[in-house]
Amino acid sequence: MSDLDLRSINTIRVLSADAIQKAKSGHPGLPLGCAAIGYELFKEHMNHNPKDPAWANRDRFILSGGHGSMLLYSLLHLYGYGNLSIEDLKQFRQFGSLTPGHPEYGHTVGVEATTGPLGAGMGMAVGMAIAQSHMAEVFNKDGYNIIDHYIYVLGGDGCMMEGISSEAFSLAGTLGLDRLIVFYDSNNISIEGSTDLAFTEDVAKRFEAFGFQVIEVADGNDLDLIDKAVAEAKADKERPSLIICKTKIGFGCPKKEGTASAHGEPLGDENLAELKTNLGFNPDEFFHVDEEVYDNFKDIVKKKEAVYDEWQKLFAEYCEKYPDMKKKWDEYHDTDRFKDIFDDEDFFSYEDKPEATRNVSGKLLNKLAAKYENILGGSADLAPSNKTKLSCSDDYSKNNRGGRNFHFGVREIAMTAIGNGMMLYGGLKAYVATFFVFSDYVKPMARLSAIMQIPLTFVFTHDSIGVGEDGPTHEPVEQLAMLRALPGFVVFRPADYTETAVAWAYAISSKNTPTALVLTRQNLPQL
Ligand SMILES: Cc1ncc(C[n+]2csc(CCOP(=O)(O)OP(=O)(O)O)c2C)c(N)n1
Repeated sequence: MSDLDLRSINTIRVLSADAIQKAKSGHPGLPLGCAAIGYELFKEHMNHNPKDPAWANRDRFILSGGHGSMLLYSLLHLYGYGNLSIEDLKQFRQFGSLTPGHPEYGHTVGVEATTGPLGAGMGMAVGMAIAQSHMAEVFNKDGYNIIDHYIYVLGGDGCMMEGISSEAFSLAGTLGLDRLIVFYDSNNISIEGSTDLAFTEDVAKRFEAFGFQVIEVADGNDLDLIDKAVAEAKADKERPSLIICKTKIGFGCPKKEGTASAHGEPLGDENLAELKTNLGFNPDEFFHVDEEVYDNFKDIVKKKEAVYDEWQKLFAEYCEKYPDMKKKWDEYHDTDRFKDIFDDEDFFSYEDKPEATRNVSGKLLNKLAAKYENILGGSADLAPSNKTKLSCSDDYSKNNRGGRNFHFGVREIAMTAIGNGMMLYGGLKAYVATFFVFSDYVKPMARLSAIMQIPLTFVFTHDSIGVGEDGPTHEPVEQLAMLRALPGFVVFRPADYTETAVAWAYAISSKNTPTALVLTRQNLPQL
């Protein structure tokens, strides 16, 4: 590694530690331990352009261990994302600042997903990888790989312990999502101490069983090893990859390195000074970045811009050569066009006979899917009961990336995080489904949909104690109140065809609010 690389990596460390110390709260352990990984990924491997953070073919990076937010903010500052300034870093964790405690999508330019609840980012990354593969299948043409990027996600022991990760990665392995590259920040420390207290499983074997390629990086500060690992990950065209990086929490701070106290408290003035001295920085300077370090990042961006310009050229040629595809591309990315549904007579016309709203919903969803090709989704193994199968399409699978019917398996929380990831990706309109009573399993990720203001649609059938014979485990009682109490989350419990149609029209045209449809199994009269 060059001196400039090292100085740049250590600048990420020092900026992060300074911001956390100034805020008097935060998590220095991860940014210190993973600075080299973040640096190398953004420098050598990710195609991205800070001037166009919404570029469709950018590589995505999700910090699933959201508590390590200063790692991301330091990178975003140094790369010039959204003009995130040193002043913004000084406002870390302050109310209304651009640098909140955990990364927030839609708030800070360059943040791809809101993270903080551990494991959520892992699920959303799987959703993005699914979306990537689908969009690539729909839009790529011979010689025109418009969509050919990767999804990177980084998380620690906590993310690996959470059940949602196992759910999501089990599906990712089954689906062979080869564009997904998971970085595991393996430092054997979480809040209460050594992971030996509660987490001794062999993660590598677990991921092998999921169907991942597993690669080990013995030292998370060794850029060559990281490069080699990413190259191996990319070379596998059949499987997603897990890169287990052995790191030291709090790296560089002599009295904190490798200890649980590095995880979630500021280093303290003395330790901060020691960190800086140890890394060759002046302990009396705060939020300091050498000009040559800034220039290094500017040079990296320039190189990235050349790749970006190439893509723009390719895309322009593609649009000229395939005007129908260009039209389709624009349609997929036009969130306004769903409004038309309110004027669609066929959509609102029905037979005047008693019918369960879940059946009605199934008919409406199929009308929508026939009209709008970017609607896709599925159920947690309940599609026949939820009435969510799209008859106009076949199943999405490893061998059929174009399918629009998803089998999420019996994995409600991961399904919802995956749905969020599909929505965050852009261009797609996703729905997820299960029994209403299991909205309990869905809720933490639905809460994230609401916080992120992404219009994922939730189909919840079997809406009342009227489900009867399955007994109390299957009879929703308090779920309606729970979901209605969720800020920024719209809940419809329609009573007949017309109300269900309005609910679906609302859900599908919603731009920044998730919507739930709570539907009956029993027949209801048309009112
Ligand atoms: C769902 C959830 N449960 C608990 C927490 C609180 N929490 C934040 S970080 C953390 C420990 C994470 O340990 P690890 O991933 O090893 O991070 P590191 O110590 O390496 O920074 C916990 C329990 C959380 N953010 N999300």
